[in-house]
Amino acid sequence: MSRPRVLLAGRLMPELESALTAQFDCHFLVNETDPGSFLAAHGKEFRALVTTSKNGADAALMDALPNLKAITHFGVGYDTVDAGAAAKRGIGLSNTPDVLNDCVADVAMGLLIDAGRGLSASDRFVRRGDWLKGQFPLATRVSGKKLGIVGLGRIGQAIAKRAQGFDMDIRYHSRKPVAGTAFTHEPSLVALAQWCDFMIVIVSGGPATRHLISADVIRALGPQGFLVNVSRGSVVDEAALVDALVNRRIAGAGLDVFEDEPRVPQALMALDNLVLLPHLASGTRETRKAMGDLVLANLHSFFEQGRLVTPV
Ligand code: NAP
Ligand code: 8YV
Repeated sequence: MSRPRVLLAGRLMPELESALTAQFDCHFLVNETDPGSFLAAHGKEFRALVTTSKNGADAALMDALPNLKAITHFGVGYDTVDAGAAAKRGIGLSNTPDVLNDCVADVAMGLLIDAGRGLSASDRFVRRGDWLKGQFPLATRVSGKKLGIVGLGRIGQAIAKRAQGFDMDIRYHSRKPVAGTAFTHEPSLVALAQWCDFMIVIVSGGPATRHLISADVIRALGPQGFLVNVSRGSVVDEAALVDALVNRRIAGAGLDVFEDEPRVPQALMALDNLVLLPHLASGTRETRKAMGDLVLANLHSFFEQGRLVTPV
């Protein structure tokens, strides 16, 4: 029997590409010099598309794939896929939830501790030879402090579990209170920012959360407050954040995601009161393998049983 045709929107990690090309008849759209002509000639051959947050899938791409019935997204946050357009066309969409909760939560706590205690900044201090000239400035205590979590979903709850180990006092913001949690729900994001010492942002991306962390929220965090963003760059008003960091109107930040990745505002490069990561929160061999396995499981289930394993 011939292997099903699968369109890959962009490059994936080599192990996943090998598995996909061994198990399916794969075509890389990204290798086409003229993707429009390729899709006009071959678009109807594909019933499944694999994509990532970098490549996404818009309505125009779906229109060019008239027999598309499944989009399998490598990553839990599918904000660059037009989910509404997919639903309208009867295209199923899957993501990779849960398998990355621990690793993303680990990095969120790592950023919080690094920003508060100045670990990366003090590493630079030692490497520059500045320790020979004097002491590194005192930092901010983490244990026992107040933590505001924006988005107490799958990953937010994994972060809360870790923060409890640091005896942190935890409150959270989301549109609806989470059933069965002991943590206090704070309906006002500004009030949460005023209350907490550290704020971790882990909501979904997309138009509904664009600039949720506004200039007002950043102002409310105040000169002693730290912001950690492991959600999507679009969730934070980056211009307001840069302004607050440059002018020390917040104490510091830990950022894994940016509005225009991989471009990071030049004004942030020279600052020592923040930690900059290249969108790596889920980036361990173990977790990325589990995410890839879930993409494969979704494709097999779609082609063999007509349903996705982890539909959104
Ligand atoms: P999830 O379980 O769906 O949780 C999302 C949370 O966001 C929920 O608590 C939800 O609560 C809240 N939320 C959604 N829209 C909101 C709004 N407009 N205002 C306030 N709160 C809102 O998702 P998850 O699996 O934890 O993942 C969260 C996100 O993390 C992903 O979508 C992705 O963008 C990001 N992520 C980043 C990395 C990375 O590498 N940095 C890795 C994995 C995931 P309500 O619906 O009640 O509002
Ligand atoms: C990945 C992510 O880095 O799952 C997500 O939403 O942002 C990360 O796990 C990304 O999706 C890889 O494409």
